[in-house]
Amino acid sequence: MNSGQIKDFAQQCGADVVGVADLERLQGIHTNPPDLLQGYSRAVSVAIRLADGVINAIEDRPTPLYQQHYLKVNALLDDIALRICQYLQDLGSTALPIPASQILNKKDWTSYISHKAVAIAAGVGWQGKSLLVVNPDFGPRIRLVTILTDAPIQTDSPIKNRCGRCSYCSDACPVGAIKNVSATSHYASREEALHFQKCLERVLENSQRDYIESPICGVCIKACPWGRSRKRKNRKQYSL
Ligand code: B12
Ligand code: SF4
Ligand code: SF4
Repeated sequence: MNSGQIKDFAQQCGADVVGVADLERLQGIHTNPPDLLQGYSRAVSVAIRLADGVINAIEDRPTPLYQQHYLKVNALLDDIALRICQYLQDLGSTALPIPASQILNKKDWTSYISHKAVAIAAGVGWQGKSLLVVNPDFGPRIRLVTILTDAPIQTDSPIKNRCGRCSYCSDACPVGAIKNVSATSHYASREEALHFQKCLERVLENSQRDYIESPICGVCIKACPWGRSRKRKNRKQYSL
């Protein structure tokens, strides 16, 4: 199946970036339940771009405005994922929308599947030193969602890591959590790139602040030069 059709539909629903991953690329990835991917061969990765005005206002901690934006973008992503699922089902395929931001395990801080791993496999972006997915047009100023399907959609390829010698996110992190280690494709574990506990403690501390309530931060999102206002192509983007 040509991917243009599904990408056009996702775009009409409000997606800013869409890529399709071959699940063969994600063998060995952590999922909950362990057989989550059984019966599926593709994952559609959808990204929505965050509002620059919201991200630019962040200094060393999340703002109440970012908290509301986070909730709204998650809801929109879940809505788009559901609509893509229905679209694929109408074509006779099976599809499963994975929630944008549901934490399933608060001991090891994991979910059903990593949207970042899917997005990297689908060419939506590379994994930056911050561990975030960095898109060439919007930097890490995107949030992600995944739709698993058995529809034999044409797949995209991962893109090259372009962090180079940059250390902006590492310099900006208020708790020094980003180790400034390079990766060619993706990090083998969170600890390879991050002092994970430091980051976790910071976002949990943030969630106790007035009008925040979620484990969010936003500082490494703001710091990345790939997300800063450059002249962007004035049109919706596909991953390729
Ligand atoms: C739990 C969670 C957290 C936890 C743990 C974070 C973490 N790094 O795992 C806490 C609360 C600390 C957190 C913090 C943040 N989060 Co958070 N979080 C999640 C959530 C719900 C699950 C993540 C998860 O399961 N992690 C498990 C680990 C194992 O997976 P991973 O780090 O995602 O990926 C690893 C492997 O998959 C591997 N990998 C990549 N490709 C491949 C391929 C193969 C074959 C294999 C084997 C492995 C592999 O690379 C990664 C490093 O080890 C996701 C939503 C989702 N379902 O993905 C959002 C998500 C990752 N969070 C997000 C964001 C933005 C943040 C924050 C910036 C907070 C904020 N919103 O302001 C910080 C960033 C922290 C950081 N620098 O990583 C976004 C990232 C968007 C982006 N552009 O990348 C996500 C995707 C939510 C979304 N819907 O967009 N988060
Ligand atoms: S989310 Fe905040 S604490 Fe965690 S790595 Fe990014 S800047 Fe540092
Ligand atoms: S700030 Fe620099 S090092 Fe960090 S993710 Fe962006 S490009 Fe990579």
